[in-house]
Amino acid sequence: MVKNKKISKKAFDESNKYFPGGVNSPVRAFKNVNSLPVFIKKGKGSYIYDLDGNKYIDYIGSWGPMILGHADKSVISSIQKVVKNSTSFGAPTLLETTLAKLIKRSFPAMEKMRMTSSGTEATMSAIRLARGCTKRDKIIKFEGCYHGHVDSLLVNAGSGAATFGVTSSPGIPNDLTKHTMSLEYNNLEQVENCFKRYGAKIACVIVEPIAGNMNCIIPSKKFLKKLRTLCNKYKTILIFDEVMTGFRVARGGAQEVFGIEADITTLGKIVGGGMPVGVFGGKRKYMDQLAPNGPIYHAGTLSGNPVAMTAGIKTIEMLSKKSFYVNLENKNKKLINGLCALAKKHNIDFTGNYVGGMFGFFFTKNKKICNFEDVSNCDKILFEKFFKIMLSKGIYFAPSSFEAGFISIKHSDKDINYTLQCADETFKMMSNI
Ligand code: KE4
Repeated sequence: MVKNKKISKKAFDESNKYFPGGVNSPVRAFKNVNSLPVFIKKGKGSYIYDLDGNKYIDYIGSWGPMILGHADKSVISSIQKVVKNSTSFGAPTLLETTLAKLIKRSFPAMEKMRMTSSGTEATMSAIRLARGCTKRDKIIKFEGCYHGHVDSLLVNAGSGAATFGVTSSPGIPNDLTKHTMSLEYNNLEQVENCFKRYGAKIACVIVEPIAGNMNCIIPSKKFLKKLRTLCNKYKTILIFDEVMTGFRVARGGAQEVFGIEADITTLGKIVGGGMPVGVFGGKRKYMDQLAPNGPIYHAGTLSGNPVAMTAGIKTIEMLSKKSFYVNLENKNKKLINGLCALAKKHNIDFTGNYVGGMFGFFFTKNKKICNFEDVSNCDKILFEKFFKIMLSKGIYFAPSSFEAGFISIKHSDKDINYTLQCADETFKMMSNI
């Protein structure tokens, strides 16, 4: 049980003097659930500990990176060793090539790649590359998908933008978004019509191949196949934004799950093991048009940073162990099936889904959540009640009904059983309100 959050409250009061909303990324402010954010002191395995000494079972895992759990011994010791050689050179190291080889083994469509320091940089660069290669301006994205805070992609975005109901941020000139067409996720007809009308002008389609920024939405295979077919037909570049799904839903991401290859893939989160790393990569014919070989510019002071590369290398090595993903998905299955059964027991309208180590749950009668509108129609009040009571019991779910959840290989049966016991008590309380 969470006793009190006095020190977090004090820390939040102070951080509000330095950062807008007291945070360095909006979703951390817990505004969507009208709650006080907890300030974290440390993490170990499946647990995080706040400044007041409260312990939580962590189902956010830094929004995806912590698939091995917090402070994994091998990752930490690898970082401790490499950091003694300096933290950055701004010159090539073997570590970048080592990580690239590991990535390519799981994402063979990434014939060549470039490291960045965030997922946002990766998607921003991928869009520029697609536009440069095709000499076209228009891009298709999907409502509720979030690809980082890239000006031309903050249109009907998900994640924090959706949470705050601000889907196209002020401060972005219309000139930067007028070429962005935002369609309904999973809507084959809309995509087909858009290509019929603009096909030859569309540089790229960028999509979360399993959406994780409007909660968790698993697309129909037909939808992704349709994107692949249309992009082939109109010579449009298909970008799978796998910043969240890469190494999360399977070792080879959603491309492995659905057996559909992207022309350009973006990665982040897990690939840096919790350190700042993004990646974009794809067919040689596109990637070799990047400076210094070609005219399309991309750069970055800390791109391929040796410490971050080391964290990524060790993380990918660890998750390459046999049956890692079978074990991970079994944990997820037990959690989500358990939550659904308990909600049913207490007559709470609830549904959930999971793929690999990523999950979502919704307070709704609707058993088929296919797009942003479906998620928006779910019961946010019930979500907030559930979030708050579970947090008070030491269960740390995403503080927004527009976010996915994440489980690590370190979440034990004991953790999941305790989570389900807390959910049983919480659903009981909610059904009596
Ligand atoms: P970053 O720039 O935050 O490293 O990556 C942006 C990004 C790109 N593409 C996808 C599919 C993503 O999920 C993200 C970032 N995800 C959010 C979680 N909803 C990060 C959390 C946050 O913004 O604080």
